[in-house]
Amino acid sequence: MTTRRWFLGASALAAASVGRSALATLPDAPMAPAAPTMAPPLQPTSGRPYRPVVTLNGWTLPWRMKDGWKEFHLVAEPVLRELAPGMTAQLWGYNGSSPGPTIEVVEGDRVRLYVTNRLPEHTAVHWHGQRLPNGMDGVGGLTQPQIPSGKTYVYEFEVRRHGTFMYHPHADEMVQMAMGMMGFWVTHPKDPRRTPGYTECDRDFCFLLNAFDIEPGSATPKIMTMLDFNLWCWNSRVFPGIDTLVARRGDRVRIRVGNLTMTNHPIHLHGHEFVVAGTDGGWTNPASRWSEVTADIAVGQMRALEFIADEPGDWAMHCHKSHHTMNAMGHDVPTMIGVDHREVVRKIQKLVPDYMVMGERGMADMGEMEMPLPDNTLPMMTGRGPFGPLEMGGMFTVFKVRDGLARNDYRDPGPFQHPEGTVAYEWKGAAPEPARGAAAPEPARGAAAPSPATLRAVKPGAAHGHHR
Ligand SMILES: [Cu+2]
Repeated sequence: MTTRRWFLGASALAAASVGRSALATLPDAPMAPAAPTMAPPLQPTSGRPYRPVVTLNGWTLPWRMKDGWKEFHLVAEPVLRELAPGMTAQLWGYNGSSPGPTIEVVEGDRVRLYVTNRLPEHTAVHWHGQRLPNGMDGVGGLTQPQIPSGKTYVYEFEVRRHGTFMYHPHADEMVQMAMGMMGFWVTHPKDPRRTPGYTECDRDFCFLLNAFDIEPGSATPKIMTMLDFNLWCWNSRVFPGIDTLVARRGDRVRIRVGNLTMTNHPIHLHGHEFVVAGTDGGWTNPASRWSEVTADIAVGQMRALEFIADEPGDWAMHCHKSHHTMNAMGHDVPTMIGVDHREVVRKIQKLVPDYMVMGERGMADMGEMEMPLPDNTLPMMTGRGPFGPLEMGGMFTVFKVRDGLARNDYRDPGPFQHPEGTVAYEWKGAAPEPARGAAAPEPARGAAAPSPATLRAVKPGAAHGHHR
């Protein structure tokens, strides 16, 4: 566990100032599993029963029942998080992970949340979307004193509303959220069969949209970044590090998404249509729903998407902003499609030895090219499928539908075996030039080398560009 946790000097001091006798009365603060992959759903062993959610690359926080209260213990602290194999970030989170563990409760539960601050600065936790007494809302300075480094505060409230929620700091918010402090919260209805708009689902997935700005070759997010983030994550993971979502053919599936980035994300699912069955405010009226294949999720919003997984296959699921499905690097290069720049590159490389040719035929070559990268940096376009490189990064994963999976089987079933004759194939016959009218322009085939002035835009730093 100590290898996964990362202490600052100040937090050692903080730990010492929480007396042992005080700690003895606190509920345990369970720590994140060692692997940053989806933990099995946490079946409730006390309190009202419910069908638990699964958190992509995450886990659910165990609790204890005490005198009719469900007691949880969150520890705000520095953590190490692998964003994808090959890159680990120094973040802040809760109980050993960023995002923190998912909290699952049932409508009507009385919850007591202990929050221990092991950060080097004060914090406070806001329970985003909940109905609760004003003094439990977690806005440092407004509804409570900030929780100083080393102290533990207690939040108590009855969970009045079922639905999809989040938690995050409301203290030095830009910094603490840029460092990865956030978590998911699900409140299950007390009586699922008699809850308007609510349908029991066979698989109930959840994840947060979050973003970091980490310079290639470094590990700590730049905390003053406002919009120019360069790593677009689901639960502090990027493709190919994001878990696949696996469903049995015919399952009713719910995907809950919360957005704690600083921009909107149109989340797009291939092969199926879904409805927005839940918003920040609860379950939508079924008569108000319409089908779609992309749901735009604005900043601070939560959405619950529902559908029947009735098409077997490996279906892409991703943010539809195409620069959000790329990792850091290389976004400020000029468009070079159709430009033969071999001679110019030779000249540039005299000045900038590691300048790389990008985009003469498009950018797809980047998916295969092993460009030299700084340590702890992910390729921009990456991941392999059964047919070759996927050329994706960031907010991308695969939704896999298979026949006959066991009820709680979320393991990646491997690549889809396409039935004979159902894969796009090459035309092997003659392919004459398409006939063009006199007015149609001839397609460009290469062009004269651009003037050196055009290329002066490529500076060494530009290859590590950002995008919003
Ligand atoms: Cu996006």
